[in-house]
Amino acid sequence: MARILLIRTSLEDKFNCNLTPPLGLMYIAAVLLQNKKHAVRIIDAKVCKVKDKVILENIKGFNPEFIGISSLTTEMEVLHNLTAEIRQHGYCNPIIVGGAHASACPEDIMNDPNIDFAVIGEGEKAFPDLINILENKTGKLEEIGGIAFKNKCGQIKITPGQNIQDLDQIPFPRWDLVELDKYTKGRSFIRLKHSKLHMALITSRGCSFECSFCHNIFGKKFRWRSPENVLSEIKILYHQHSIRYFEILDDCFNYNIGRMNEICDLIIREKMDITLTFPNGLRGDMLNDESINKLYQAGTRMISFAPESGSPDIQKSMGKNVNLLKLQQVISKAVKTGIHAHGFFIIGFTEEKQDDINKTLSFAVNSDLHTAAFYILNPFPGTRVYERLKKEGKINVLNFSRKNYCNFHKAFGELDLNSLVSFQRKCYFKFYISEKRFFNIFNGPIIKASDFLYYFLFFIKRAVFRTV
Ligand code: B12
Ligand code: SF4
Repeated sequence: MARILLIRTSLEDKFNCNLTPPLGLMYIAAVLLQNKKHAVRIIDAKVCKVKDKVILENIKGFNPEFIGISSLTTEMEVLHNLTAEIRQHGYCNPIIVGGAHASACPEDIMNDPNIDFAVIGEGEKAFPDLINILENKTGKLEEIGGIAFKNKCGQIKITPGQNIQDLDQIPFPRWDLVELDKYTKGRSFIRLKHSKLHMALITSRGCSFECSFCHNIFGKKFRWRSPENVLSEIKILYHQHSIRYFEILDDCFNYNIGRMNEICDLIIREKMDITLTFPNGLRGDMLNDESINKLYQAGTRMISFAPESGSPDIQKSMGKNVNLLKLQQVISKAVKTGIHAHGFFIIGFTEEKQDDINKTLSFAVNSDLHTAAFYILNPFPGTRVYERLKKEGKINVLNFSRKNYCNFHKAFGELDLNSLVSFQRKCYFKFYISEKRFFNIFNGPIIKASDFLYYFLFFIKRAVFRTV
């Protein structure tokens, strides 16, 4: 039995004010509490007012034998400052870091003298295995899949990862270990016209597409929970926590269309009055009229589509290979059916020419999308584009602290950063200054009148005032 404190770090930024629960830590806690009688606490710095004070007080009061921390790459500076502070306050037990940053940059984690281990990829098996070995002082670290540690000579060792094949074996996240109200009533990714208690779900892991700018935390093989298992989670949240609105955050929920249809059928059969949204995106060219109707009947009112580029050449070179013609038809069908359609676009791909970027703008403007976001490529560590640029000597620093899709380093393609920013401004302008779109957004299924003004001013601000 060990006392384990799990912490999610947070940036103080207004841009990403969506509040999703720390699902990764809630899953790990569920496994730790299922297999052994550990005592586990979760602190989410995203919902603490005086973050470091709350964390240090918890360390003093709870006296954990192990601390596990979850961070994104944007939070790397916050993470390193936090571990230094924890050590300065006399904490000597192991500190283990996991999550997106540890998975993408295990070396950065292991070069922090205050951190003992990194867990790369999924944590539900590796973390309990590690705790087991450290607690019982028997077993070999080399035998744990997907961790990084320093050997006796101080060299960093990384063990090959193993993904969990049967996701139904993983218990549901421990909602009781977080302040659930803060998430169910907090700011969701997508705010509905009629507010409802909401919760985020992950129903599959991994994605078999090879987009050059995308992460690889869960591997390239699509693994999924069975429709029955997903329905059970929805029913618990529905009946025990009064959740009526579910945000599905999978990387590619519809990779297995049969499974997607079955999940919808189960929800429809249960006659559950719920709303579903897919803020993280569905693979648009894999949908058809029938599946869109089914998604709608099951309660779907918002789908993000991610063409990224309107240029077939860039589709090929960045590895997404979306069928652009089919995608336009699917977007139109979704909008006609009564689903809010959002589009994600990226400009500044390494091979991109002015003509390609023009095609992106024209795809967006000519589409029926209600809303769209235009980002400038930010090659995060752990992505194929990052590895290539590093090899070519075009990225030589690893400082991604606070670097997100809107706060990027530099340009890597034909257009310089100033030109990209002014083109991005043009995209927002041309996309939103449209009577049809204005009418559609206002009358669409999700955006409230008050939010409409907020979004409108937000996009105008981006379109007019954005500078490098
Ligand atoms: C929800 C979400 C958000 C939310 C909440 C983020 C957060 N802090 O948790 C919001 C909207 C705020 C957000 C914002 C951004 N996000 Co985001 N987001 C996601 C998303 C879609 C789901 C996260 C999730 O819940 N996953 C499900 C759980 C089960 O997985 P998990 O958290 O990774 O946990 C597992 C493992 O990582 C590991 N693990 C995690 N923590 C720990 C800790 C320990 C101790 C151990 C042992 C293991 C472990 O075990 C867990 C279970 O297997 C992911 C994509 C994805 N598929 O994960 C992107 C993702 C995490 N986001 C990403 C990015 C790039 C961003 C932004 C920079 C985008 C932007 N707008 O510019 C911002 C940055 C925000 C910030 N302020 O720093 C990248 C991260 C890349 C990186 N190297 O960090 C991802 C991977 C998406 C991508 N396409 O690349 N995001
Ligand atoms: S961007 Fe989407 S489709 Fe491409 S690899 Fe990532 S999750 Fe898969």
